[in-house]
Formats: sequence, structure tokens, C-alpha cells
Amino acid sequence: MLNNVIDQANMKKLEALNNEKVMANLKLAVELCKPAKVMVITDAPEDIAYLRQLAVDNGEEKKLNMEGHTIHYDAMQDQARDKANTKYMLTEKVNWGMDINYIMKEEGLPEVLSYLDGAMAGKEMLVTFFSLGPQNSDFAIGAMQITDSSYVVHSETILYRTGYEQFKKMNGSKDFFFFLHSAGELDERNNTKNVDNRRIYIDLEENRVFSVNNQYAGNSVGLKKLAFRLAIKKAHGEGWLAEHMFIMGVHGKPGRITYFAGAFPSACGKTSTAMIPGQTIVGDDIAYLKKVDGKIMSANVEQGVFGIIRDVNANDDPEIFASITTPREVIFSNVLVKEGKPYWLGMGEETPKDGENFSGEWFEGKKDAKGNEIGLAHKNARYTVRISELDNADVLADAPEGVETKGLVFGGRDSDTTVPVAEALDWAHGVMIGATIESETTAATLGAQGVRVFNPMANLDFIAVPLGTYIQNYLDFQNGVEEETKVYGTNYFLKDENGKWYNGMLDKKIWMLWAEGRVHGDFEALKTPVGFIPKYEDLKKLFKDNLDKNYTEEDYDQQFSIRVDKYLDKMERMNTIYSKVDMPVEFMAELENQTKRLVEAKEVYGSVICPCKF
Ligand code: SPV
Ligand code: MN
Repeated sequence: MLNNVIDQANMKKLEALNNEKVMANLKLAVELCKPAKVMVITDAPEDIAYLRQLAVDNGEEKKLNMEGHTIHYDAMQDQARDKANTKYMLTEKVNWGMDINYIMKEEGLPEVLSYLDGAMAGKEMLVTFFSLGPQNSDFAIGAMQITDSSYVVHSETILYRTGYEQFKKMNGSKDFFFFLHSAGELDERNNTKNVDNRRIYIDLEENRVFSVNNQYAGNSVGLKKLAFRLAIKKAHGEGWLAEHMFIMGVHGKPGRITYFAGAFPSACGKTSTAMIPGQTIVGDDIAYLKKVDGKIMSANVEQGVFGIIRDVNANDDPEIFASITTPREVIFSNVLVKEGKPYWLGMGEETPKDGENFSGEWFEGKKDAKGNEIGLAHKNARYTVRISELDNADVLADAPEGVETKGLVFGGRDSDTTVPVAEALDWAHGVMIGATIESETTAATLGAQGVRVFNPMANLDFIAVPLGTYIQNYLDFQNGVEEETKVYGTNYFLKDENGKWYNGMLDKKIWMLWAEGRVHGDFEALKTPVGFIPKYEDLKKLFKDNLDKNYTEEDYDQQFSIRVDKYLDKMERMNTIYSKVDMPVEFMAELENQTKRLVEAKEVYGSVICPCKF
């Protein structure tokens, strides 16, 4: 069967890898999906260019006016990660200490394979190899992706480092990840037709994922959130961390760059933090962190950004805006296109009243089947761009050894509780801050929006080990680190009683510069029950020097008052959650101590405490 669909030249490319498991995966994919032809992609520029062209030739992408720009649409019902149909396939039930979506393998495997059966009939199968993490690095994990979607692999050539040569050096090792994807039957717009039959089934035991009847990258691109789940499992077996984190260089005093990694749930400002003007980006979504010689080194798993485009405009996100409005390789998805130009929500420009978008021909006032008005672009519409194309790419973005990481940031989204920035009292307290992140749901996931949800380390959707084990490994990760890593909690979304944001979009620059200064002992801080907060004088100067903004004492008092009752409400929510989970004793003590400090402070100062009291 193989010989009928794969020619000699392509077969040779595979044989050069000398890897039995690669061949077995190929055989499984071909026999199952029954493609018309098989194309093997190496790291050669002409192979990568082939994919780019194929995406346009087969209509999964269309060229836009600007050089290098293309538009891709996903089906109306495939605009975000499909949580309901993304499942772990388990051979035995284990208590994960949290709600995970799973299916028993004996049921799930035949089900997903049945959807993949013949899914590539008449289509070209693309066999590709990538590296998760920098090439020639201890961080690197090989990834084999087979798909019939040229959009998926085109995206992957932007988002990930090539890995064909790396597979050659693996000496036949079976230690790599495998992803089999098919967009399934396509409609006249080249969108998945049977979205109802969308399935994304994760096989943790075999380090492989089957994904079918979808195109949205969070569902289809194996190397992104699907590989991430496999990596978390692997990391926790090997004593390192795989995290839903950006990595950035914060530029403090002249010539000083300090690296931070930060976890924020979707649409809580993760990418825009990594892209704060004047700073440099290593990565914006997934990081591997390892302890090397008493230091925490972190590396970006990716080499590109699949970012939310909504509200990206010249004022609020100048770096991103500049990079996606100039000639370079960019894939836009699910935005409005009129006369070859892309438009999106919050772009800061006048937008047309008609054009083409994810719903097909679009006009203002168009309604969906349920009678809801369809916006000009989807709220989760995105852009895909290579980091090396950005002016603010960090010089160490591809360093095989990663970057030495001095601080972690955990950012939630709440309007009434958490201060804009606070430094954890110590590592264990920092782990607690990360483990108690809450955020409002956003357009990046399906389901109701605007509900406050618990999301430990912004990683709840992806944690592939029991929650107690995950937290224990986090606590242990600091053992043997020479200088205790500082941990920060941030909240960009605090509002006043009239529902107005307290902070501007770029204020996050100040919080990061403050954290950077703290790492180097430049600033003193006030010790509060919830951590160390900045002193007014330091913020005043940082705001003046960096944003030319007059930060008043009144601003400061409002933003940094400790809303004790709100914090206590939050602790109650957290206690309810964690008391049902088998958690490390040390972690439960952190929760208890946090509550105790708040109760004691309330007895002395009342339910809202001005920073001047500390
Ligand atoms: C996220 O939602 O966290 C993303 C986009 O980074 S997705 O690829 O959908 O996961
Ligand atoms: Mn993400």
C-alpha cells in the first residue's frame, strides 16, 4: 500500500532517518487515512516553500495585498479550542484531583480512528518533522506531524523550528511525539465540513495525539497545545517544568537584561506583556524550564507567535501592530478581508461595512443561525508570525542553553481583588499565587464568556498529571537553585466602582520594570499579607521616566489598597477547591497562612487597607 502512494524520492527522505517508529507511524497513517499521495518535508528551504505555496494553491489560505500576508478561515463552529472533544485516552482511571476530560482508551481509540479512516482519500498527506525547543539543545524534543492540512504545516513552519535533521541525529530513538491530524471533508470554502465529528484524543502512554475534523490551530496544530500536554507529562517524570508561559527579557538599568517567564490564562495579556515596548521577546506561549548548575534556564518551545489580534493597534500594542502591518510572512485567521486588506476588532482604524470573514460574505448586521449578530472579525481571530521577524526579538531567543530566568510572573484577571503587582514572600508563597490564578473566560475557549474561573498556573486545560503531583514538583523545583527565584502576581484588570479600568494598557511595563529592579535589589518594598508591594515613590519615578505619566498618590492608594474581604472571598473559593484535592501538606499550609495573615490584618486595619499602613 505504501509503495502506491509514496514515490522513491520521498521514501528515501524517510529511510534516511533510520527510525522504525517513524516508519510505523507512517504506515499506520497511510493505511488508516488512505491518502492519494504522500509528501515528506525536510528542513530544506524548498520543502518549506512548497508548503507555503501549497496552502495557497489548495485554497486553505489566500494571498492578501501585502507581500507575505495570507488569510486562513476556520469553520464557523471551529473558532477556538474545543474543550469538550479534547480528551485523554486512559487505560485506568486515576484521581487527577481536578476535572479532566477523558475517555477509556478501549472506547476512544476505535472512535477517533474511525473518523480518520479514509479521511485523506483523494488528498495529499504531508509528513513533517519539527523540534520542540531550540535545535541542538537539551531542551529539544522531536515531533513528527502528519496532516492533510497545508495550513497546519505552514503554520508549524512559522511557529516551530524544523526538525528533520534532528531526527537524523536521534539514532532511531523512539523518544519523540507523534501527531496525526486530518481536517476531514472540506466544504466549498475549504473549511471542515463535519465539525460535529471533531475529536482530539491524547494518548499519554504512547506520546501521540489523534486530531480530526478541525482546522483551528489550537485543535489542529499538533505541536502547540497537544504536544504541550505530552510535554507536561514527560517533564513531571523527569524533574523539569513545561509551562504555559512567555519568556521575555526585561530591560532594566542601561545594559541590563533580566529574563522572566510568565503564565497568564488566554486573553489576560500574556502576549502583550512579552511584547512590552522597549523589552525583548523570547517566546509568548509555551516554555520549558530546567535546572542547570543551580540556575533556572528556560527556553521557548516555539519560534513564532499565534496571537489574538483583537485590540492590537498602534497605541496599545505598537510592536505587534508594526510587525503585522508590514511585509513579512504573516497568516491572518478569521478576520475581515476587503480588497485584499485585513481588518479586525479594535485595530484603531475605520473598518468596512462588508467583505469576507469567517462566516463567508459578510455585511454589517449579518446574523448567524441563532439570530446573533456576526462581528466583522471573530473575537479569537489571530495572527501567526515568526519571532525572528520582529524588531523586539531577543538575541538569545534561539539559544540552545535557553536563558537564565530570575523571576516568574503569574497574571490573572479580576476587576475587584488582586493588586496590579505583588512579589511573593518566598517561592512556596509564589507557587500558591500561581496555583490560585483566577480569570474570566474569554473568546479563546468555547462556552460561556465572562465567568470567573480557577486556572492554576494558567495551565488547567493542559496539566497532564494529578494536580497534587504537579504542585509538589513545582515546590521541589526550587531545591538546589542557588538564588531563590522571585515570583510575582499581576492583575491588569482592576476596575473602579464605575467599572472603569484603573490602569492603562502600557502600565504593565512599570510593573515589569519594578519586578526587574527588585530582582537586583534596586527597590525596597512594603510587606503586606499578600506579598511585597511597590513603594509609591518608586512607581512615581518609573511612571515618569518610562511612560511620561504623572502617577499620583491617589492612583497608587486606589490600586494598591489591600481589599481584604475580597481576598478572603477568594481564599474561601480556593479552600473549597483544594480541600477536595490530595495536595502537598506544604501547599495547604501556604493557603492557611495566607488566610491567617489576611484575618489578622483585618482585625487591626479593617477590610480595605491603604498601603500607607504597611
Ligand atoms: C491559548 O488559548 O492559550 C492559545 C491559543 O495560546 S490556542 O492555540 O488556541 O491554545
Ligand atoms: Mn496559550
